[in-house]
Amino acid sequence: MTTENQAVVTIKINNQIGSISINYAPVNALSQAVRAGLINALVSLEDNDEVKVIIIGCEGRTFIAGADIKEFGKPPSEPFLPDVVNRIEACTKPVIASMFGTSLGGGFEVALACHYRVSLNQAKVGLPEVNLGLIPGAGGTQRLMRIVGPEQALEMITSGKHVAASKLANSDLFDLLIDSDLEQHTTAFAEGLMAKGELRPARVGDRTINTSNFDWSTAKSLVAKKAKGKQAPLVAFDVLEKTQQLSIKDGMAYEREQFLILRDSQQSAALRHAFAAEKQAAKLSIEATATNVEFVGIIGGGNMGSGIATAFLSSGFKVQLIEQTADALSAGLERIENNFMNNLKRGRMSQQQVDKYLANLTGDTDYQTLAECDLILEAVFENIDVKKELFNKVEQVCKPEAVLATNTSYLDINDIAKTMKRPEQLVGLHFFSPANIMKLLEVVKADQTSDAAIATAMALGKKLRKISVLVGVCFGFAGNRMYTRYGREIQQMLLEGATVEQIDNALTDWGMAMGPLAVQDLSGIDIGHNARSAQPFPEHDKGYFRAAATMVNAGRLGRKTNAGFYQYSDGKKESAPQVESLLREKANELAIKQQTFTDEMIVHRALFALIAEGLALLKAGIVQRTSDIDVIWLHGYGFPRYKGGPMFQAKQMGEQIVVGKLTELRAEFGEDIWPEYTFGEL
Ligand code: T1G
Repeated sequence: MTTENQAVVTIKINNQIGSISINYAPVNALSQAVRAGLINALVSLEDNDEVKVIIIGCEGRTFIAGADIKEFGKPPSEPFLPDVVNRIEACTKPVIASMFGTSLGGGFEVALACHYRVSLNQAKVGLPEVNLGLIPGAGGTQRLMRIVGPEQALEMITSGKHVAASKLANSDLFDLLIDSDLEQHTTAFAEGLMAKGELRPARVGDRTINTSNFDWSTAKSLVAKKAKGKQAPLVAFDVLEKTQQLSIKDGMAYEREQFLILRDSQQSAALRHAFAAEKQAAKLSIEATATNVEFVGIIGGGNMGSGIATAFLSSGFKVQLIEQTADALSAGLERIENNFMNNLKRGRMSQQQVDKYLANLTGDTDYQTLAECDLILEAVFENIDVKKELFNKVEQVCKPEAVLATNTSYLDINDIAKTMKRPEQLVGLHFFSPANIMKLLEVVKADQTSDAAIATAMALGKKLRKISVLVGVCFGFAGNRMYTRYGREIQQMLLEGATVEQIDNALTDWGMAMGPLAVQDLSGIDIGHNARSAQPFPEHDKGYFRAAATMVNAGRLGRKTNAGFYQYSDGKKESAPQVESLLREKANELAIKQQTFTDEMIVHRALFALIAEGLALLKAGIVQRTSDIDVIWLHGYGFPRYKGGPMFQAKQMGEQIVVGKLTELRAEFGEDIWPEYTFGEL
């Protein structure tokens, strides 16, 4: 064996048991070195007469968590994974997989090729390749279907979910499930085989697939319904259906063929970008130690405050809720309890968990009760003077090392900091509504915010299981600033002649989770309108959100008034012809040039508005890296994950096309709306 392979793969022989151990941090991914090391180790133990049984195990935090994602996009190198797993299955001595942590993708495929599987109950297994726009490419579809049947195989492969081993105890997947001492139990299992003389490998590949009475056509429509624009789940269905009668050799050949097509697809590139971008977003270029936070004070128990409190409680924090009056306090506490009742009703939590979390919730109207809090976060009415006065009161009671946070979604945090005694402790924690559901958290660094406060905020985001992205201060920070630019373009196209339905359908057909105008109606057209009205009107842009202003002036505030860009009766959304005439009238009044829109024109204008504002954020240093913008739009604004994000789209199009299109839009609509941008290193 070469030294490099010895480093990541080692063998040990003891009592006729040959143990192969993989040690390749952080998750023992199947890099070229690991694949080569695994084959070499297996062959050397197979050829060693002293060895009767072989165990494949890992060191560190988990059994193999899949192919090495870092190798994607690079020229593939031998040995290829299908050859590795087939070599394991072909081994003439029994091979046992010793599983813990997360055995995923290629890692689970290695385990499925082993003749026996011993696992901790709390370990997880899965074939999550569809989350990367792929399908299992090393026999996973074939061997899993042979063991658990088409229905469960289809569910696991098309959902990409990680499943606890204990949940699969009734399946034929595991030969032994235990709660601890994995190494001892696996060795004992091997000794058991030797004692019973059961040394003839039981190969999964030799099994036939039991597809009797499985309704493939119903299953197909279910998969198609859940896929929502993603290709990989449909391809996975096709592979399982087409190979159900084939030998494992022919089945794996068809699986590999489809895998390689997907590997080179746009969707897979986008989904792999999204995975890597999320990992990158958590990385900070500062060296600072986070303060330990256990007790959190939350001021304001409205929709945002109660959602934020629910998120903290659900992650094990103690929470003190502060409200101005006793009535407001009990209303806030009630909202939080209702959030937990919802979790209970939807089976997201057990009664025991709900009781445990709610036991950590207290409330008061007296700021003095915040004195022991490690973090104090405000989620009160969006008014700068109210927030300044609030932090003045907080600084009189809080402990010196307490981190202070504001949940404002657009106010100038630097302005608030100017009025504070310890502005270095102030950081923005911009949650997205509903705060206990939405994954995105914008961590806002103000000019005086200390690195320690930033590190504390980012560490909190991880503990809250949020996707945290560090951004700077500007109007609307990163997400809402782009959202405003996106909204401006949408509203302008409405005035230029596109209809409400045409815009929403074009963007949802393209993949957006929801149409921008339906979103406006849901969140309330007046909310954005009032926020914008607090800002100077951009005289150079006569159509600037005039469509929304027209709705508000007509009393059409959205769902809450059963009338907005759409009409609502019994909660059902319907088109509103009167909106069309109101908009045409406004366009006439503003002398807006009319044009006929195609869906492609609408998607392009909307997408390029996002790209343009993204480039402006990069130029202004509001975001650390381009991919952070994509993470914000994937997790905060319903941008389709299989499209990677607006900046990923720009990168795919390339500088020439992007700059060309922006120049075209500048020529048509002017420098003020589409200023010059540098493409730079996206
Ligand atoms: N390859 C390389 N690095 C990986 C990796 C992988 N498969 N998975 C995780 N990492 C890195 C990650 O970037 C991070 O690095 C660190 O590990 C910790 O991850 C043929 C082709 C395993 C459940 O899709 O779901 O096999 O940021 O922060 O929250 O069929 O990572 O510290 O430098 O996420 O505890 C299939 C993807 C591949 C699994 C751990 N496998 N990974 O979660 O920690 S496709 C996957 C995960 C395949 C074959 C096909 C999670 C995790 P860094 P983390 P975590």
